[in-house]
Amino acid sequence: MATKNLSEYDLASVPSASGMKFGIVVAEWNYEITGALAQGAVDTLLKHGAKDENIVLKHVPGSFELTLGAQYLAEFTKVDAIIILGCVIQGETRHFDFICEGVTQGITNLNIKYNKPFIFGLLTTDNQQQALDRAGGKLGNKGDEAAVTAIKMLALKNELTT
Ligand code: RBF
Repeated sequence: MATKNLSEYDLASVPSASGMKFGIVVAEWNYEITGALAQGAVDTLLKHGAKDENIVLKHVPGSFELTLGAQYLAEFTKVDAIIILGCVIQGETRHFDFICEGVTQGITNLNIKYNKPFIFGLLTTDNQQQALDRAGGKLGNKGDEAAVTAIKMLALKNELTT
């Protein structure tokens, strides 16, 4: 099966993001990749009508810190949804597994605890090339996909609560 291009989607299926407030938390590890994810996410939010002043972008040292960084954004700012961006590349030790499991479980818990969308934008790859391919390379940009997901989840929440 061909791998999906992360930046290709039906433009008409994305609701307007105007009036929505977004937090973005980005890991500094593998910044060549995570910086590109963040740029993709910001560009996509703006493209769909989000206002620059309604996007709060913060950095944390590594992917393991993403969960707490996201919780800080939920607790201490007025954002409606939080996009979580990191990149964990398989190394020689089992750190990969521990970090991926920790972040996945952490983000799952945040979604439930805050009843807000916390979007999983963590690349988990075997090598750097696979990550580059998904950070603005030949398979698009996971940051774009994460931004579209955040908009759609907020639109769903708005639809059901207004
Ligand atoms: N953080 C990442 O975001 N991506 C990685 O690929 C990554 N690999 C790591 C490998 C090792 C051996 C260690 C010790 C840490 C790694 N980290 C990575 C950093 C981790 O997410 C966290 O910032 C630190 O463990 C401090 O809590």
